[in-house]
Amino acid sequence: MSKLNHIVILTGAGISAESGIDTFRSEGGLWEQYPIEQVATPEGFAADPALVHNFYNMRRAALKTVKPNAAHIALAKLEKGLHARGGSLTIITQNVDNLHEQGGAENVIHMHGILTSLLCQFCGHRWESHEDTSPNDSCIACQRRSGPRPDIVWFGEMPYELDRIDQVMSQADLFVSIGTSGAVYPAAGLVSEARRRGTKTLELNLEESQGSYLFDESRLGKAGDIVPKWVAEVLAA
Ligand code: BV8
Repeated sequence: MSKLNHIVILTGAGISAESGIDTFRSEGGLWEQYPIEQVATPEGFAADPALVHNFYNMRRAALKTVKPNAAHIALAKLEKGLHARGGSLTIITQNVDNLHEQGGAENVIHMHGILTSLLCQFCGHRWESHEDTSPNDSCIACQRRSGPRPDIVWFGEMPYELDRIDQVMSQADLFVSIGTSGAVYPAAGLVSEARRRGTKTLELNLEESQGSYLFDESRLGKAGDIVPKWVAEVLAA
């Protein structure tokens, strides 16, 4: 493998699966337990805010009981190793957990938001919060009651930091997709953008994804096994 220095990695729920966080589309996954329309759309939130607050309260609470796994830790090691040789790593995650940060990664873009942040639907103020929320809460900035909502990008909403994502993609030597089914756009379209730019592409996933055919190379296996192996290869090159 030629020396790679600027790597962009897209991660999905599969990288957190071995930490005990449910993925979305596998057997018994989150979207089987909860209808997407009710818990992950603005319309669902407007129709039943208490249900949606509770859906995210349950997932935020679960965060306090899980730990980063070998894949998260390997990516943090990769970030430091690339930095040491004048390179860079950007992790673009679709995940709303904070396991990349808990594993030591610093340059992380949460394009679908994060469980530990709240957003006021009236004044747009954002703040860190780890506690349960309800429709009776008030915004800490504008004091408006029922202002706070999960700082999560729901279906039909604009993902965060698309300009910054475009910028890092334009500099990448290698684009790697880890633990995602390639079902959700614009995240699933990033591999096509990489190909258009002539960037090398690699997929590390438990099984074939919807976009596997678009990758130069696809390695199948559990992230906890294949990600540390791949990181060791890159750092040894
Ligand atoms: C947008 C937050 C405009 C919620 C999420 C009609 C109306 C409006 C929009 C659309 C529409 N039709 C299509 C769209 C676009 C829509 C979309 O893509 N829909 C799909 C379903 C067709 N997208 C949007 O609405 C986006 N916004 O389009 O705005 C726009 C247009 C152009 C440019 C910019 C903006 C907003 C999408 C964000 C929605 N919010 N999450 C929450 O988390 O509560 S999406 C949700 O799916 C999660 O974020 C999740 O990350 C994401 C993708 O799922 P995955 O992470 O891939 O998880 P999944 O379970 O699917 O797969 C897990 C994978 O891991 C599997 O492959 C499995 O094999 C693997 N795996 C399992 N275990 C392991 C493993 N791999 C390795 N090791 C293991 N151990």
